[in-house]
Amino acid sequence: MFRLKAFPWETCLICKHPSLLLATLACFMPFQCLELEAEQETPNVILIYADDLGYADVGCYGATEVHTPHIDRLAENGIVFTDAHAPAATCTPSRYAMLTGEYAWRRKGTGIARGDAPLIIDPETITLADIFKEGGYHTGVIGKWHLGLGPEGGPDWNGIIKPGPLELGFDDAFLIPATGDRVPCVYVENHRVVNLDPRDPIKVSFRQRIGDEPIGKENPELLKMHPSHGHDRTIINGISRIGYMSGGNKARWKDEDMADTITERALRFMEARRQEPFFLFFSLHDIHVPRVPHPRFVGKTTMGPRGDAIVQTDWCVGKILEKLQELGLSEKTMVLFTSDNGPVIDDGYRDRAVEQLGKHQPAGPFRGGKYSAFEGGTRIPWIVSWPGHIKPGKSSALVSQVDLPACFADMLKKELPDDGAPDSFNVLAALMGQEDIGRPHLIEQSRTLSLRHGDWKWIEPSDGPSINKNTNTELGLNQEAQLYYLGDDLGERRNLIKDYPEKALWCQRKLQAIREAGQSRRP
Ligand code: NG6
Ligand code: CA
Repeated sequence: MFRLKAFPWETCLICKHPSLLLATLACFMPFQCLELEAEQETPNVILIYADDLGYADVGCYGATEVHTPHIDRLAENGIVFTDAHAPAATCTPSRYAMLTGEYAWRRKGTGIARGDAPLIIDPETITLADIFKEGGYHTGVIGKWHLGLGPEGGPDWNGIIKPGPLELGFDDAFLIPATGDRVPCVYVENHRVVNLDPRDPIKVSFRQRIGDEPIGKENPELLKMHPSHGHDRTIINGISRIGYMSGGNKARWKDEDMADTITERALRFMEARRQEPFFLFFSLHDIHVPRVPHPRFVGKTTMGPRGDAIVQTDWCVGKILEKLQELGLSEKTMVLFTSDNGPVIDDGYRDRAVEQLGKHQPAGPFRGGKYSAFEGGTRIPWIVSWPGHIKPGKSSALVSQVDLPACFADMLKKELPDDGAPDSFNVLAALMGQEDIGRPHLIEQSRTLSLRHGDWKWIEPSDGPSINKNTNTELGLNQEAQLYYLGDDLGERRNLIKDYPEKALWCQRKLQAIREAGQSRRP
C-alpha cells in the first residue's frame, strides 16, 4: 500500500486542517506547528470531467454557435491549455490512465468497458484518490465511472457492489456505473444501487435477452430517441440501450434529470466537506449519448440535443463555481475542467446532431475525433483555475491526464513508490502556469498508438478502416506509418514520412522503448 512520507502536519492533530484553523490558532501552537505557516497551503481540488466534449465545443476554445459563459469565466480566471490530452480517444482507457498514472494500453481489459464489467483497476494500485487521501483529503467521485465494478464475473447489482471506487481511495461515491447508453440504468451509491426494491431485483445481460421488456429493435414505436447504430436493446425511459435489463424499476434513472441529480450530489459533497481539504472527481455524463438534456435546456442552441447538452454542461460548471463562492472557498480551490476524449457527432442515436451541426467545428483545427489516432481523438479542452494562486493565461505545454497522479503527489509532497503511476510526469509547474513546457513526449492511444515528441507526431502502422462508417470519424489508421509536423500542420494533412525517415525511425524506436520499459516516468 502507498506509504506516507512523514508529513509535517501530522505532528499536530489540529493542524491537519490548516486551511481552517491555521490562521487563528498559529499564535497558540507549539513551536513545531508554527513551522507550518511557511508552508504553501494546498487547495481543495475539483476535477470536472466532461464526456466526449471536443476541443472547440466551448466558447473559450473557439465555439461560436453555443454559449458557455461559466466555462469561459473559469478560463478567464485560469489557464487555458492548448496542447492538453486525454490519454486515449475513448473513455475507459482515459479514465484508467488518469486514475492510475499508467498508460492503459499496458493492461489487458482496459478497452471500452461493458456495463457489467468487473472493476478493471486492481485495488492494490496507487490511484489519484489514494494520493489525496494520504494527503489528508476527503475524496469523492460523483458521476460517470465506466471502469467496471465488482469482482471477476461482474457486480452483484442486488447486493454489495464491491470492489469499486471505495476500494481505490475514494471516501464517497455516487455513480453512473458505466455510460448512459448501457444498462443497468441505475445509480450506485457507495456499495449499493440507489432506491432498489429487493422485491424487484435487477438482472443484466449483454449476451442474451432476459426478462420480457420490450427492446428498441422490435418496438421502435415505443421510443422517444431512436438508435442510428447499435443501442437497440432494452428500452428504458423511452430510449433503447446497449444490453438487456430487467427489474430495478424504482431505481431506474430518468435521463432528463441526470445532470441535476449528479450536480446536486456534488454540491452536497462540497457543503459537507467544506471544512476539510477535499478532492472531488465530478464526472459528467454530458455530452455522451443518449443526449437528453433537461427540458429547460432544450432548444437553447440551434444544434439540437448535442448543443443543448453543452449548455447543460456549462450550467453544471456554473453551479460548482457558484457553490464555491457561497462557501467562501473560491480561492482555496483548484478547479480543473477537461474531457475524457475528443468529440463525436453521431455516436449511435438519431438526435439530429449531424443535421444541425451547422458551421460548428467540435474538434476545432484538429483532424478526427473520438476513436481517432489524429489529434482530434485526444486533444481536449483543459482549464486550470485557482484564483489568487494561478495567474490567468494560455499555455501550450504538452500535458496529459495521465500526469495528474504525479502532479498532485508533488503538490501534496508525497513520494510515489518506484512502481507507482509509471507513466505519470510531474508537470505541476506547467499546471500552475510557472512553466510553459510540459512533458517531452506523449503516447496517444486509439486503435493504434501515436507518439508525440514536441510538435512531431508519429502514428504507428495498423490494420483497420480509415473511417468509422457509423460515426463518420476519420480514424487515422493506416498500414504504413505516418509522420506529421504539427508546428505548421495542426490538421495532420501533410504526411512527411518519406521526407524525414530519420525522425520517423527515432519515433518508432522511442515508442518501442517506452513500451518495453513498462514505464516512462523514471529515466
Ligand atoms: C461504443 C458505442 C458508443 C459509445 C462508446 C463508448 C455502439 C455502436 N457504440 O461501443 O455509443 O457508448 O462505445 O463511449 O455501441 S465512451 O465515451 O464511453 O468511450
Ligand atoms: Ca467519452
